[in-house]
Amino acid sequence: MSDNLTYFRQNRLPHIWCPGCGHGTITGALVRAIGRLGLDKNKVVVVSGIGCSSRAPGYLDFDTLHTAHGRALAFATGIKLSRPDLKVIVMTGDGDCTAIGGNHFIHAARRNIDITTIVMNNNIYGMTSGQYSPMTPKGMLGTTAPYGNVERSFDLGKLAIASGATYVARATAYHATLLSELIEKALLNKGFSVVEAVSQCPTYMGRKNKIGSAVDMLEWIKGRTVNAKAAAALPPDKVQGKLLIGELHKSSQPEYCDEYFKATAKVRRAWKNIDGGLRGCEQNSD
Ligand SMILES: Cc1ncc(C[n+]2csc(CCOP(=O)(O)OP(=O)(O)O)c2C)c(N)n1
Ligand code: SF4
Ligand SMILES: [Mg+2]
Repeated sequence: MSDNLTYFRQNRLPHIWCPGCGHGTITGALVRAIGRLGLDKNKVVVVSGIGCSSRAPGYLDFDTLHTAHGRALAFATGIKLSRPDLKVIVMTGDGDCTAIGGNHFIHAARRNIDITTIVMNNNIYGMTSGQYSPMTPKGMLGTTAPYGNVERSFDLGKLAIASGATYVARATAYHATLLSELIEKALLNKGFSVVEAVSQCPTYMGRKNKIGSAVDMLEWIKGRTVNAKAAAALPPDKVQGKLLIGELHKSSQPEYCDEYFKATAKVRRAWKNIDGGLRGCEQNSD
């Protein structure tokens, strides 16, 4: 771990997250995954939007961008297209990614651009005081759902798979070791990778829904999960309504930057031929 400290901007610590917030655990899981892979820190870029979760890159000693709410993937796409040699990682919240940034998310997945996206899902807008998000389970309370959320929430894993992501996994702040292993695998996938990292917000989600302390929230999160591999052998009533954790999807598809550069190379070749031809015509007419 001591080596991993070099990945932190230590002069920015201590962090500003509330005591018991899960976002630090998720940030730690990412750093350990990067440490095991031995990535060159000058070749890693971490991009975030806005939210408590999106504060994470501020503590990390890579090239980092703290952008506009919901737009992390748009910025990350620009970076990856201009510097495909860099490892581009997006850290985003459930609100940032699935509400205001929802369109960027599905299209980044559809393109299969080589970006690793970690969705720090605390099922609520933490930074702005607990409004419900598209990831708030039906029936739960938020400051904008005082009688209980009436909307169905997204299954982020299914959304990512249906949109075209080539690596999709889920773990939680309770399952921090598994989370770090899944992030490591996501970083190795050449394509759009999504790791949903379920996190606890004791300050708003926990308090509003009377779940209790941060430890109680972790127990609550644990109780909502079933291992994806074990789920296949379990009776449906044991899996119904649970969050599957582990690897959810892996596939191999052409990566967006590769395809884009192949296409632009074709145009360049064609243009060279036309340009060469035109020059030939000019010379002939002399
Ligand atoms: C364009 C715009 N709209 C709204 C906001 C206000 N805002 C800031 S953070 C946030 C929600 C963050 O929720 P989430 O992404 O789940 O992160 P968390 O704080 O829960 O980690 C909102 C609505 C903003 N900053 N910019
Ligand atoms: S408000 Fe919630 S998400 Fe934000 S730092 Fe506090 S516990 Fe974490
Ligand atoms: Mg949130």
